[in-house]
Amino acid sequence: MPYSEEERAFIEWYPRGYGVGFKVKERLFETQTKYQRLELYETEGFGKLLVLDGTVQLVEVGEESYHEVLVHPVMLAHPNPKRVLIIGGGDGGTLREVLRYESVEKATMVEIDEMVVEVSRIYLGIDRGAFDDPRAELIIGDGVKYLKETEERFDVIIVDSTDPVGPAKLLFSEDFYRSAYEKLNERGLYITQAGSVYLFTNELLDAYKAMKKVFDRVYYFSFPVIGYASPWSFLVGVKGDLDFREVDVSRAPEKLYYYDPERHETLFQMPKYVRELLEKE
Ligand code: AG3
Repeated sequence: MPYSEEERAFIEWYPRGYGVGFKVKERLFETQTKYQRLELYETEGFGKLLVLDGTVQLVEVGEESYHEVLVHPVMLAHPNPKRVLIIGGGDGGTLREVLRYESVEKATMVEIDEMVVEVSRIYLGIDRGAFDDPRAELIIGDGVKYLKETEERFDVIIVDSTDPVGPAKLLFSEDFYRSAYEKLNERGLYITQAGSVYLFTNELLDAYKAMKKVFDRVYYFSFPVIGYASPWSFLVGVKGDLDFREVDVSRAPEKLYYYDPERHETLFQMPKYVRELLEKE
């Protein structure tokens, strides 16, 4: 069992018996939504813990280690991001970081599970008001379908999904990357979380391979995320003549805790064997 009443602990079990766990004070909430099992805990030392289908989505203390890294590198590699699309991200952390840019005129978030948004707004509040920002548009729906059908075009597309196994698998397919590429403006950036470097290496390689077939250039990087089996991997697809290795430091929001735009180049570190595997693709 991932949650043990006796041990007062929640553990996420990854493949091959690798666990990431938190001591918990209490289980605050538990429900089966239309799409997944949602749990919320109060941990001993990291604030609230949000779990979907047994996988850690975030812990309150340190959630910025994921949200800053998912958002700011692409936002600063694009010269003037006005229209941003977020797929997933129901807790609102990604939306919050996107809206820190004045250049953003509209940020559309497409989340399939309304319950994730509701529970996050009521119990977590990490959106810090982002859902009430007049520039934010929340669509409850299927991101795959939305991206295929929308007439809108975006400067940046951010995929803040669950793991590349199960229902979110479609978000890591060549087909999906093609619709994303199509819906980016002439110059645009796409970023997705791509799982644990050590424990989902094959999924990372598959996603990288599929992205390379579609985007003009593809970059990979990794970052230690609190609450996940780190390092965690991220993939970036570029359309047009943008260089993801270059960021405009002058536009960086004040008070970043994890992502260091002045040291952008340090993002690109990967364990050697993984880099070699990726380069073979
Ligand atoms: N998005 C999910 C990242 C995947 C975590 N995977 C895992 N623990 N096995 C996070 C949502 C935060 N906005």
